[in-house]
Amino acid sequence: MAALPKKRPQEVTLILGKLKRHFGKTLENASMEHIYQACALCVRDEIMDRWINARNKVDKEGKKMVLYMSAEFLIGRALVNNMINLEIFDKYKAALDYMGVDIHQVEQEENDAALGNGGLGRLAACFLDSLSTLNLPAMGCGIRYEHGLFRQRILDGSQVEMEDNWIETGDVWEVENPEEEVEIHFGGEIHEVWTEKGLKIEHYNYSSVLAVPYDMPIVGYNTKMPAALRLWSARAKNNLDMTFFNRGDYTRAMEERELAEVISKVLYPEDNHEAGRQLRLKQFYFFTSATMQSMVRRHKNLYGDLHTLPEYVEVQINDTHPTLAIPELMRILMDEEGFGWEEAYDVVRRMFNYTNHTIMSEALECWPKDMFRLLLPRIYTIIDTLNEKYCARLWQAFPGDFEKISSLSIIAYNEIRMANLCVAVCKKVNGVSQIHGDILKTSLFRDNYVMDPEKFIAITNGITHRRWLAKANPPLTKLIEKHIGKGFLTDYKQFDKLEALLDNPEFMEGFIAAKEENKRRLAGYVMEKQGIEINPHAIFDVQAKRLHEYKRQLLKVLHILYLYNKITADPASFTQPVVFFFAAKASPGYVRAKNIIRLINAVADLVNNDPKTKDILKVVFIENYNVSAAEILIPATDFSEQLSTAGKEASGTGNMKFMMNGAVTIGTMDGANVEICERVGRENMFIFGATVEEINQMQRFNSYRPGEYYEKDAELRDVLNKLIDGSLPGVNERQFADLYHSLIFGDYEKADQYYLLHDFRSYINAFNRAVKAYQHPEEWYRMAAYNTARSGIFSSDRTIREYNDRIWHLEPLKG
Ligand code: 26W
Repeated sequence: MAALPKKRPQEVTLILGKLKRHFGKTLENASMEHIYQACALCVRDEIMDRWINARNKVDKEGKKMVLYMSAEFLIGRALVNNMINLEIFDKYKAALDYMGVDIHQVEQEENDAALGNGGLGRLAACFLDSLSTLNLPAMGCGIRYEHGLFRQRILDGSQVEMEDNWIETGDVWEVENPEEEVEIHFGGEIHEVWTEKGLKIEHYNYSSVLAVPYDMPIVGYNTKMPAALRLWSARAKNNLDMTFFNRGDYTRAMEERELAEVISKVLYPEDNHEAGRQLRLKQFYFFTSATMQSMVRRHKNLYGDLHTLPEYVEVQINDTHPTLAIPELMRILMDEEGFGWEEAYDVVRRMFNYTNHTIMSEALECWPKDMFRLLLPRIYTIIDTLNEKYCARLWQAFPGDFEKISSLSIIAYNEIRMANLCVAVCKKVNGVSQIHGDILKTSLFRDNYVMDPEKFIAITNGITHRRWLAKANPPLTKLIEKHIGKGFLTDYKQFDKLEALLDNPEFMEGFIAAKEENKRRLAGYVMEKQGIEINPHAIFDVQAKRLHEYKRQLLKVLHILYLYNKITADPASFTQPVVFFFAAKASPGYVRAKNIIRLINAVADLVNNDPKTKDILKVVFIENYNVSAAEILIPATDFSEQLSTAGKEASGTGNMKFMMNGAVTIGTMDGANVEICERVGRENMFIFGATVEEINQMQRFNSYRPGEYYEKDAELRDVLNKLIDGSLPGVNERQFADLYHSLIFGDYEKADQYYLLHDFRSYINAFNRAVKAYQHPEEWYRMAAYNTARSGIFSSDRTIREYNDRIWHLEPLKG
């Protein structure tokens, strides 16, 4: 055992004090969870003063702020991240060492706050970190789901979903604010009443739900201005309905409460697919109404006059989920504050901005008109009027073009289209990478772009390098700090300084050592969690992201089967050990995605157990991919697999995390891969596959014939046949017939919608080039380190600066 530090660190006293006062424990009888709670309480104390001061300052100085509205915030764990950002990690580590406690064990006691599905929610979390680090006044606004994204287990090769209970350990970070609760109204009828002041809308017979805010501090690096994440929780107005209770109808007496509280019970686990369910609409109205009411209340308290709202608040809508904030603010201003339509609209149109995150048609949010009207009658009439006025404008722009006008209108074919509402009203509409911004202009919002060209912009996503480098990759961070200092943590441009170090042998040795250490850490994790042994000297090839057909995990599987066939036929044909990691959750209702998980595990069974391949190929499916697993997986990666069909991945942010951690990308020219390529050059990346233009061509001329690839390419045929010929262990022969058919048969438009067979050869080629490069360590690590050196621009600090310069125009809070 290492010698104990002589002097007892001050933090020991703090932690022991918390243990005693909060849990009545001493170190001897405290559990690891108690110690986690005690540390979290100490860290929380360090945050609170700054937080309160900063908020008071914003109010006193009358600073403009941004409300970042999002149905999802994928925060992950907070303890160690907060310690790093407060620059107290080393002290706490020393204190825990002194107490004989491993800080990493303490860390693991915390559940991930997984209040999001994937990219969109994680982006929101990175943005809050950057907003706070840049000292820009900001509040994230969302829903306090009691249960976040399900936990995933793999049983007999299949995904099984289990309940997530993040609040058990997450609630140390929250502050409940019951005095700020607001009331939300659903259903009922509306009547127009003439009063001496004119027409007034009255709402009757609605049912009420209370929204209670829980605020969580988001601590940026060395921040003066911690951001707040305000999450709304639903509560019944009356705990028990006494009229029913007194009649002895106890079930009925409880009903109202249950109906109310179900609203914030659980996060919908669908990513990039919208099913139009009523409860989801309730969730969205619930948090948008609560946010708008509390914004209006605060503004009235601080400034009195609601006409000045746009001078003090910018609202950013994270995809369309928070769109109802727009008609809700109209409602409040008109029905509660006595504004006229034009007066209210003039406030609203100057406040809202919309970020689009997907062009997948099945993800575009449309609500059945009748369901909507029943649940939100007043909001419906407001949207109806917005639509009428918008259509009048469209008529001016496209006179007589009924088809165009109906495609752009907010309400059509008995549906309400949220993206169209956003585009109609918002000040700015942005895509999340350059290529995605272009696609919005040329396809999804083509006609709107013609009408309002200045409205449409592209701001490439980013990731917070505090979590994704400083927190996730301690050895590389230490190395960087040693050579260029700590400045890069708040100034992403300093990443550029690393370029000069590629010729510095000491730096390069350190870089390699860091990668190796991270690979050993991942190997340990896989052993501990899943009992699988892996070779830390193999190439670590990783595809980690939600499971979706367009992301093409299936292409990777076909490739592994291809290698399997090759090696079993001729062991000399491929001798480089590779571990293929997959990490992915599938939406519980997405049958084909779940079957792809089943397939990955069947292929793992096959190649991991065949004596001819088991020392060369290993397939590992990492269970329960979440932020914490990503923090282990990404720093250990050599090959970053970014295989989406060109034109489908709006940006991707995983691609940036891998790059920053010194992985080299194998990818299509899609989303932010295009910009990664611009940064590192084609010689430091492995590009493959059809381009957006090529895919558009094939679609326009209906010329893609996947069956022809099957017929002409014997090796590809052998791979595909493996899906159905009984070679895969542990499954029925029919298990993957659907996947097989989906690639080869069906209408020309339907077969292989994502162009896997088209890109198959090109992918193999790219992979082989990458393996070759890997086999020259000096060049390889130079390439990997160059990727890190060029990744600064993908810091979300750069992204947030751009949002601020081009949309929000906030001033940072000064010390
Ligand atoms: C249930 C409906 C639904 C629809 C869309 C849920 C979630 C969505 C999101 C918009 C999907 C999403 O997360 N999109 C991803 O956003 C990331 C952040 O901008 C991008 O990097 C990803 O490319 C994009 O797929």
